[in-house]
Amino acid sequence: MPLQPVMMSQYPDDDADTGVLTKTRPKTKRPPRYKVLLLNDDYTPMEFVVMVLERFFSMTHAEAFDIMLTVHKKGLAVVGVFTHEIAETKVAQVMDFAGRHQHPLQCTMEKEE
Ligand code: TYC
Repeated sequence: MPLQPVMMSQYPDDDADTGVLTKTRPKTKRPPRYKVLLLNDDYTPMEFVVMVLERFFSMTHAEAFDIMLTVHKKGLAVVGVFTHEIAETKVAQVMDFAGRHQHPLQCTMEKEE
């Protein structure tokens, strides 16, 4: 029986039934960040604010004192930037702690642009 000529493609897998992948960049948007702000008032003792910054924002005493003075002089300061859930927790912790000590200290959050 005569052999039939067989045409082999010069390309591997030219019949293209496997390995066809279109590389598209997966949309992994990084989650929005939220600034946590501490506001000045005339009544909360400075030492209490320093304690709050040490306790809930893991600042050293020197860092906490510095940020407290910034709030005192400028009216407010960003004390940290977090995901929505963590920012919400920090605000709640500060507001609860201040309230339990009957200080009018205010802490809020806003979306970072
Ligand atoms: N202004 C306050 C005082 O003179 C101190 C203070 C600092 C209060 C920072 C709040 O977020 C604050 N006792």
